[in-house]
Amino acid sequence: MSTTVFSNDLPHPAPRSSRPEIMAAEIIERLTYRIGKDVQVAKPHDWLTATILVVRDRIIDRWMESTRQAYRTGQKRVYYLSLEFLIGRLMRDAVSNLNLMSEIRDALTSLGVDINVIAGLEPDAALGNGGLGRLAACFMESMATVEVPAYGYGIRYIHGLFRQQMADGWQVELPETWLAHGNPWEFERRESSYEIGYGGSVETVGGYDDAPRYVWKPAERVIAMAYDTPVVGWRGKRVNTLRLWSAQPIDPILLDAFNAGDHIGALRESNKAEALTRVLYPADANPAGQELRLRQEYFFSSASLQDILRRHLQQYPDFTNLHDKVSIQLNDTHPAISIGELMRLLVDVHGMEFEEAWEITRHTFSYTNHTLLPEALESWPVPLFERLLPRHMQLVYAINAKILLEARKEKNFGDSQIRSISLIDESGDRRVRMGNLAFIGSHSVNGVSALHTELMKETVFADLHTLYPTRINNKTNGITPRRWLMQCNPGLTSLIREAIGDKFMDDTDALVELDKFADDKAFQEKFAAVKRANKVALSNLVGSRMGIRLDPSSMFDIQIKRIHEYKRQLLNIVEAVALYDQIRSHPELDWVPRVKLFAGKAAPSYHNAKLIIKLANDVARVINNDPAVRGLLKVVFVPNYNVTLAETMVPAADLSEQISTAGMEASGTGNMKFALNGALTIGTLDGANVEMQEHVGAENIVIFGMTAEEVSNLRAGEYNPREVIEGSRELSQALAAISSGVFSPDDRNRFTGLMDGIYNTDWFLVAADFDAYAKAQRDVDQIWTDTSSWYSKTIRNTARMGWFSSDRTIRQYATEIWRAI
Ligand code: T68
Repeated sequence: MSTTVFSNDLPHPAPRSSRPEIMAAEIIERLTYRIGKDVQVAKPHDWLTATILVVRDRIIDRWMESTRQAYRTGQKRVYYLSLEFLIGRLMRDAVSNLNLMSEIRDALTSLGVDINVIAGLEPDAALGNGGLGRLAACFMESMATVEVPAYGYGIRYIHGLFRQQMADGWQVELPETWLAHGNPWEFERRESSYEIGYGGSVETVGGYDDAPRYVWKPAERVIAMAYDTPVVGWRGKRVNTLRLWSAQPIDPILLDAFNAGDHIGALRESNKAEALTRVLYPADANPAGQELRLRQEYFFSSASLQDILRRHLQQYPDFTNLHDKVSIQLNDTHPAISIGELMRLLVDVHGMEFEEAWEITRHTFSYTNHTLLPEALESWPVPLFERLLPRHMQLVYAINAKILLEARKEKNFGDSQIRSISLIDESGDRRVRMGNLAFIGSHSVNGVSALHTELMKETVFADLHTLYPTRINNKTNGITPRRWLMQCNPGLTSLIREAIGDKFMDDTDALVELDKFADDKAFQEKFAAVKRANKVALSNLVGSRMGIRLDPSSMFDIQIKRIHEYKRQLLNIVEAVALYDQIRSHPELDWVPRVKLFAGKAAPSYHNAKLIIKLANDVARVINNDPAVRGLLKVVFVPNYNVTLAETMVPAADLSEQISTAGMEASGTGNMKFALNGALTIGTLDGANVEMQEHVGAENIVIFGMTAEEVSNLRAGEYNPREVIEGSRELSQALAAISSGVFSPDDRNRFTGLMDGIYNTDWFLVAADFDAYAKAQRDVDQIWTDTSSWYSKTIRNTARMGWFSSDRTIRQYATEIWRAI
C-alpha cells in the first residue's frame, strides 16, 4: 500500500504578513525578480501580475493545509465535473475572501498605483456560456466556504466564450484571449499528466475458463496536462482546487517529416492535440453535434477519472471503498461519459468484476440536470461513438442489457417504457442517450428548482422515475453572496452592516433582520441613495462605452442573460414598442420614465436569437432618437455581456426581468442576484421564481402570465395566436409596426419572418402572455410612483433572499447527496 504521509514536523515557510508595507515591498520584489521589470518602466499589467503573485502567496499555505487536512482526516472528497466554469475576475474575490482588501489597497497606494485601475485590467475568465457555467463557479466558492474538500475539473480553453461586438446592430463574434498576458493564478502541473486514447480496437484476452478480459488499443493518443487554480472560501477558511486540463501532443514534432522538408505536416499531431482544448463551444441549450465536442467530453472525463483513481490509491489499497471516499457530481450530461470511463478503468485496467464495478460506479456518481428542452438532451450517433470509443460502446451495451432485463423482470416494463429508458435511441438513426446514461449510472439525479424537479419526473425522465422512484431529488440553485452582494455592491453591504451588524456576512439568513427597516423612511432613503449611486456608475459605463446618456432617476429595467426565444427578450421588446406607441399617442399622461437595458450573447448559429439582438438595437435607435419620448423611454443593448459587466448592471437594477415561458427555465440564477441587490422582479411562475415568490412574499414580486400547466395544456390543444393578437389592440399594433419595417426602414422585411413566427405558431407564447405582461408593467409603474412603497418592497427582497445563497445549496448537496460533511 503506497500512502502519502503528511507530517506537520517537516519544514514550513514563514507565514506571510498582511501588513501593507510588507506587501508593498513584496510587490516590488515580484515586479523586479519575477517579472523582470524596473519600477520606472512597469506597465499597469505588470503591477497587476505582481499584485496577484503577492496575493497568491497568501493563499498557498492555506491551500496546502487544506490538502493535508483531507488526507489526515480521511474525509470524503467531492469532484465537480463541468465542461464550463464561468469564473470571471478572481483578484477582488480572492482579496476580499482573505479579508485583505484595505491592506492591499494601502500597499498599492503607497506605490502610487490605483487598485481599481489594475483590477480593471484583469481578464474576465469566461470558460462557460451562461447559468450552468456560472453555477459551477459559485459552487466552487461555496464548497471552499462550507469546508467541503472538493476539486473542480474542467477544460483550460485557450479561447473562452467569444467577445461580442456590434456591427450596425448585428452581433459579430470575435475570439477572446483571456490568456494573452499569461495567467498568474494558475500552476502548471507537468507531473499530473495522463494519456487519453481515441479510436482503435478492443482485443479480447483469455476467455476459455476465465471470463474474457478486454483491452482497448486506441489508435490515437494525446496527453492531458493539469493546471491548478486555488479557490479561496470566505474568510480564507479553506482553499480548494480548480484543475483544468490542457491537451498536449505526445510527439510535439514529427522529426522525420520535418527533416524530409514537410515543415507543416511535421506539426500535424501537435496542432491536432491543441485543437482539442482550444475553444469553448458557444452553444447553450442545444448540444454541439460535432465530433470535437465528444472528444472534449471524453478528454476531460478520462483525465479527471485517472487523476481521481491515482489520488485514491495514494491513500487506500484498492477501490472497494471508492464510493465511501469519493463523490463525483456530473454538471449536466457533458461529463456523463465518465460513467463508462470509470467502468472501463475498474474492470479492464484494475481487474474488478463487472457487477462490483457497476455497484461502486453507481454509488460514486450523481447527476444534475439543467434543462428539459428536448433539443438540449445530448445524444451521439452510435457510429461516431463506436469509432471514437469502441470499448465504451461495448460497456454501454452491457449496462443497457442489464438494466433493460431488470426493468422487464422486476417492474414489468412494456415495450414503450423499454424504448424510453434504453441507453440507445432507436427511433431514427441509432444514438447513445447521455441523459439516460447519467441517470442510470448515478445514485442521485437532481433538478435545480422545485418546479423543474417535478417536471423532470413528469416529462423527460418519467419512465426512469418509475423504475427508480427515489433517485430524483431537488437542489434549488443559489448564488454566492460574496461576489453577488459584498463585492459587486459595497455600498449596500456597508448600509446593511450599519443596520444589522456583520452576522449576515457569515450567514445570509441573518439578512432577514433588515425586514424591520423596510418601512423606515430614513433607511429607505439610504437604500435609495445606494441604488442611485449604482445607477450612476452604470450610466457612466453606458455613457463612456456607447455614448448614450442615461438619467439615473428613471426606472432601470434590466434583462441580462443569454439570448434565447424561451427567455423571451422578444416579449420585452414588443412591450417596449407598445409603450412607445402609447407615449406618443398620449403625451399628456404621467408616464414613469424608464430605461430598458438588455445584454446577452446569442449562439453564433442561432438565427432568431441574433435577429432579436438586431431588433433590440433597431428599436433602440428609433426610440432614443424620437424627441416625442425623450426622457420617458430609452432602450439600450449593452454589448459583450459577461460576469464583469453583470457586476455593474445587477446592483443598478430597479426592475429585474425574469419572463421565460413557464416550464422552460430550469431555475435561473440572475433572478436571485437582482432580488438580493434590491430590485423588484417582474416574472412568470417559472424556475426558481416560484420559490422566490414564496420567500419574498407575493406582495413583493410582480408575477404574471400562464403557469407551466397552462402552457402545457395550451400547447396540447388548439392555440390560435392570430386570434389572440387580433383581440389585443396594443399587441397587434406593435407587431404590425415591427413587421412592416417601422424600425428597419433600410430593410423593411427584416423582422417579418420573426413576427410571422408569433402570428402562426407562437411556440414561446409571446402573444398569449402579452396582455398580462403589459398590465404587470403598468402595475410596476404604479408601485414606482409611490416611492416609499417601492423601497419597502425592494428592501424586503434583500432581506428575504438569504436562502438563495449557494452555501445553502452546497450544504444540501453535501449532506443529502455526497454525505461529505
Ligand atoms: C442553465 N443552463 C439553465 N446551459 O438554463 C438555467 N447547455 O435555468 C439554470 O439556472 C442554470 O443552467 C443553472 O442551473 C445552461 O446555462 C448551458 O449553458 C449549456 C451549455 C452547453 C450545452 C447545453
